[in-house]
Amino acid sequence: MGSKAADYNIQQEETIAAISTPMGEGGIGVVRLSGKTAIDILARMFQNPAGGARGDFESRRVYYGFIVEEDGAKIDEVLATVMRGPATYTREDVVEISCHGGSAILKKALRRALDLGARMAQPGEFSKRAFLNGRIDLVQAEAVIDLIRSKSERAWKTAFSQLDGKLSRKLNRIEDGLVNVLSQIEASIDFPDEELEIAENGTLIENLGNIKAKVTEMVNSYTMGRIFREGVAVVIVGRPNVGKSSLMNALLEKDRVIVTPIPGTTRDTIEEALEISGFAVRIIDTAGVRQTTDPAELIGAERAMEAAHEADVVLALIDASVPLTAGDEELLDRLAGLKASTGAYLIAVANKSDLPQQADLNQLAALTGAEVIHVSALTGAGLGDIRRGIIRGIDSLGETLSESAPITRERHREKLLAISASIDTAVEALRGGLGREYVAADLRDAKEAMEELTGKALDADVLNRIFNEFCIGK
Ligand SMILES: Nc1nc2c(ncn2[C@@H]2O[C@H](COP(=O)(O)OP(=O)(O)OP(=O)(O)O)[C@@H](O)[C@H]2O)c(=O)[nH]1
Ligand SMILES: [Mg+2]
Repeated sequence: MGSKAADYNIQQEETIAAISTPMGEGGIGVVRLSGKTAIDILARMFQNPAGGARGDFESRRVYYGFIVEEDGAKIDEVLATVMRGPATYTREDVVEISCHGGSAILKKALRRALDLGARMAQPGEFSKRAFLNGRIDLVQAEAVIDLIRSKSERAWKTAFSQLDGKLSRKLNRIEDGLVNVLSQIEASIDFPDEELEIAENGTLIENLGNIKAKVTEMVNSYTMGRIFREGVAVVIVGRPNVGKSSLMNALLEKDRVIVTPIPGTTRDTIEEALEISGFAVRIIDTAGVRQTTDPAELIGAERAMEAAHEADVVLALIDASVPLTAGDEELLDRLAGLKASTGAYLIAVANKSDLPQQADLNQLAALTGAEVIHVSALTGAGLGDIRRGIIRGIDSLGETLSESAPITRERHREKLLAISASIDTAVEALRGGLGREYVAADLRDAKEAMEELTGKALDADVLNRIFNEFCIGK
């Protein structure tokens, strides 16, 4: 891919600058510059240890010295890294000044760079330049954000393999396949009389079928990709007082949620993050569900069911120290129905295993059609089984997938579905003996959707949406 700056209205001539490390106290903090005058600006604010300016910065070297005010007053003792384009993140000249990590110092250093002609970078502008200058594609740019945000081993691995180009390469292979079929069809339109080796409809249909299978496989990788990226949503549901909040606290290993012996303690959904076997988990405690006239409790119960609707894994909790109540039965029945409609993985949890047991667990299993796990949120017995149950849930949700480069965003899924639909239409046209012009038009649509996905075709709205997610300095 060549430079796209000309197609997209951005003034890349300007040198941009930002504080690239988080604000606060740190061992070091970095001010980053990118653009034509980045190295020149460094030269004008840098002083050698022995005093005096330095004008001869070599690429890919680190310089020890001071950054100074215009009158020579020292601001900080620093290490400045100089990288000349195009072998840099942005493909432009890049300078990184590692200062002491204090916000006053960093603001001062940035101010100095701005006074010397740099412009304050917008959020994600370094990465946007990396994209516009062809160093990374759009899917990789999205991976940069995900990598920075990743909070679990899975999220990190998925984002890193995307940044490394694994997903992009898969998409490029699909695009190559499409272009190949399209060019054969276009050749047969342009040179109908010539003795070109033009594939028969049957062969073209077969080729398109293979491409479509790959597209479908990638669409199916979305559930897993989303779980890798955002974490799996585990929702705890049950009637009041069965120990939902206690279980949440036990899994979090801290007293996060209020627990009391009074039914109806939790009034709202409460979400916390934790990691289980490298997976990010969003665990959600909910208000107990029961017949009530209390308006706050009613809303709470409604929110509980809404959360269950969006769950990947539902923990249906009962208090096994008492017989199942009519309220339990009704709720379990609803949750079993939910499992059927949303595809969530349901686990029946019999809590309070430390007390004498009175609930009919066969009935529990029959009502939910799910595995039953015994726990005591009080003593911690059975928590390992719950964790393993959640992992089994993740496995079953992703059973269609062994892929290591899943798609991770709704945006990816939409584009792939569009590609798939265009391939279907093309195949129908071939089967129905329609003119090859129709087939070519469908395949061009598919190709266009792929270009939007990888960013070869620029859409300013999409770009802005993506890069606005970034923080300043990246
Ligand atoms: N013995 C025993 N008591 C438990 C256990 N889990 C919870 N409890 C007790 O049951 C009561 C209710 O616990 P909560 O965690 O507040 O129950 P909840 O389901 O969140 O209740 P609501 O928020 O009102 O819907 C508290 O007194 C807990 O100490 C358990 O495993 N064993
Ligand atoms: Mg509660």
